[in-house]
Amino acid sequence: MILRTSITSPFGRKVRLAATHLGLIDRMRIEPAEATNPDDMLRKDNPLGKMPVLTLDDGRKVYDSRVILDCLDHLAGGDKILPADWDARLAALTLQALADGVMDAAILIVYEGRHRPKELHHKPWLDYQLGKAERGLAALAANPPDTGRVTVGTIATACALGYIDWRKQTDWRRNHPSLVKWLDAFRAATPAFDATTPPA
Ligand SMILES: N[C@@H](CCC(=O)N[C@@H](CS)C(=O)NCC(=O)O)C(=O)O
Repeated sequence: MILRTSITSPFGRKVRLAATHLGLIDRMRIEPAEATNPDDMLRKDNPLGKMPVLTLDDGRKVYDSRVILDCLDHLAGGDKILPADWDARLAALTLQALADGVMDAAILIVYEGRHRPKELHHKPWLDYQLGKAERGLAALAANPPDTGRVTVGTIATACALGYIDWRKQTDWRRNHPSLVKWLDAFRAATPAFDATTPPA
């Protein structure tokens, strides 16, 4: 299989972390992707031009990260990171949606700086996105996920925290000690987290 993603993409990290955790990473070749390059394969694989995209052995293109994680769970035998039990599945998927939403908002803050000239930066828009990220983090901190089982939800949560650690959109470590404790416990229980840290 081919995983097309930049090594710094937090959504790509979800996939690398899940694949490492499930013992599937050796079946994947990781190829870099450049979203802003119109000639990059990424736009051929995914018309939306977003990474990650996984090309299966039979040539099917799978995106986005949520669908890829579902696919990896299936390839690993099922009921691994995506619980079969309905209540646990709903909780894991909702947690994933929350953490992905925090990442989306955090990424849009970075994109404002990257893609728009400084004189056009719009503070109310940045604050609007920051509000989403901060409310999401507060919700996670108020009810930290169970670290007893690695799921699509805990994988996404760890990747969101790792991404904000790197880009520093907000100081979640100072604001949410319960999340610091949570991430420490997740890292200790899940070596795939440190194994997928993007290079500094
Ligand atoms: N919902 C998507 C989000 C993917 C996403 O936003 N990826 C970013 C990189 S981390 C991207 O490709 N950005 C380029 C763009 O939005 O054009 C997923 O879960 O895969």
